[in-house]
Amino acid sequence: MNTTVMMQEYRQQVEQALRGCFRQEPERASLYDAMRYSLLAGGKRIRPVLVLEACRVCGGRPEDAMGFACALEMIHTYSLIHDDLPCMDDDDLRRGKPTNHKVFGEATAVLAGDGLLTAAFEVMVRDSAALSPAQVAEGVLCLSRAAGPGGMVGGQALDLAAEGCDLKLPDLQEIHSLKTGALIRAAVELGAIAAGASQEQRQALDRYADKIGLAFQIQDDILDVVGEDALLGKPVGSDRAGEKSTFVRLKGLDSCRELVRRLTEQAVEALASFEEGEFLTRLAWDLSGREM
Ligand code: GRG
Repeated sequence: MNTTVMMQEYRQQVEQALRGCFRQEPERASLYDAMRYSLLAGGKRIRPVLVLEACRVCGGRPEDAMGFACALEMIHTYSLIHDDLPCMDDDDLRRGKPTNHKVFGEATAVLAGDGLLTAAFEVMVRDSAALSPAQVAEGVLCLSRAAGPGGMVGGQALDLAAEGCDLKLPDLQEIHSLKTGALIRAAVELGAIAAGASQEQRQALDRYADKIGLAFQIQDDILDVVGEDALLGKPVGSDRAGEKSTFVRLKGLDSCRELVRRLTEQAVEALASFEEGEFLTRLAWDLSGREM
């Protein structure tokens, strides 16, 4: 199947599964409305697609990994809701729509994030009937580590502490390896766990995800300088407004573009041992040239 069609199909399957994650709870309607508002706001769904495809290239059935994929996207969405709050980045727009707290108020936005974070683990266990208890437990361990203080939340804490500081490149890389990279690495690891992948397959996917995760963040910094508001779904220049250290500030635009290209090449090289690495190859190059 052609990679564009595969991407469309994966995205449709993810959208459908995410829509089915919660039942309507009339007595807590506004909380569920707030959770659904952000979860179904039309993100690129890169992380869940990575889960499903990593599972497939390791010989598993993508549908068996759907509970893992939805859980990861729920955690990603919670992080965006909280990141947009006035006490964090204080953003008004996300995915081209008013941010969660602008629509539902701050207190409900905090709870919507908390609700998505905790429900993610419920969905992960509830919707993984095709996997063994050991696989589910390993998935929970993987995702909780990646999302928690040793992963994404830790990266966000370092990022906040670094505001106003002139960071050096290794420090910036460390922050983003946690803040952005941890969930991207978890995506392929979760797919590998669902497939019962070998150590070699896991290591190759981890290297791939490490490279695309860094390239993804550098491209994010590039887009913050040269992107278009309409495509990004948020104003460009928000890093400058917050006086943040970014890869573009430290290395300049041209070096960053070159770095994204080199990292993408390295990501693709990491896939050499997979017979069916075409989709992941195409995804890496698409992400390196993304405009949103
Ligand atoms: C508040 C606990 C907490 C964590 C926040 C990941 C994160 C940590 C904040 C997001 C800030 C940000 C814009 C980081 C840059 C990279 C990134 C994660 C971009 C958003 O991911 P996409 O492009 O978003 O996959 P979509 O909307 O497509 O899902």
